[in-house]
Amino acid sequence: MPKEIDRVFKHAIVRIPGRNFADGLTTADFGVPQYEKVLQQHARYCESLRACGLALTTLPADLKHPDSTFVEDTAVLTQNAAILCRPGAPSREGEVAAIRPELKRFFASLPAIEAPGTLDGGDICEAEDHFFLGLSLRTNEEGVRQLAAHLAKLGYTSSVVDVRSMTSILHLKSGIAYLGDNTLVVMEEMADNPLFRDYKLMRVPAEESYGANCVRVNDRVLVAEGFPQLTAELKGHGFDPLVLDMSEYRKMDGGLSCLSLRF
Ligand code: CIR
Repeated sequence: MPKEIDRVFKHAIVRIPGRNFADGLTTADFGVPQYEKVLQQHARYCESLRACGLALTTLPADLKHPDSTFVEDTAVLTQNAAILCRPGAPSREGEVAAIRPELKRFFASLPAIEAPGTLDGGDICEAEDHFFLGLSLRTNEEGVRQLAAHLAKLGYTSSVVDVRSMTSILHLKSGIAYLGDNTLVVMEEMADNPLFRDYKLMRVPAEESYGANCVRVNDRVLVAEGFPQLTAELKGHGFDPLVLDMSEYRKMDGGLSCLSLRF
């Protein structure tokens, strides 16, 4: 029985990875991504979003920005507004201007994070009317302050989760996902945060922590391949996992949520 959906997604924006994808930023030690596989995994990801009922806007590769396939980092989307980010890595700054016209087609209001604020979309986890804002090595206090103010104007509450000392993750959403039904998937290292105490928690053991970056898309939950405990637990809680090979994206510190902007 599929779990009730709190937000139905109809569209997603994705960007084809460029042939210089491997020149992007990474701290991972899993080797160099193979471009053929990068494209295959991206194609399968896009097919899966379509299978979940989404219409895709597919942007061409942007060779000026090797990390630009990770479109999630460029904007925070709410029901009625898109807030433009200001990525913390200088090599990624230009990605926002490149995506702005696409968002403009769908959202009338496009407020933006301004300097000296920095903010990557991967640090922002929406849980219905509340947003968790990750303070990370990419997203600074000023970025979080500006986003909280934008969200408050739009009628959302927010709270800050400091992940700066968690060296195993790049962004907050590398370690948590909100699945609807008051349920949070959370990596063990973060699970005791008092901010999460009113949620049903699915704790992800350390050896499966990459899997915590899963994504609820309508009736399905996209989850990375190779995390059997998490996949079984999702099924046990009544979710319907759609398992995808993410090996090449993991090599560049990327995960499932980063590859699309969903709305
Ligand atoms: C970066 O370091 O910025 C990219 N190689 C990976 C970004 C992943 N994005 C995300 O988790 N939202």
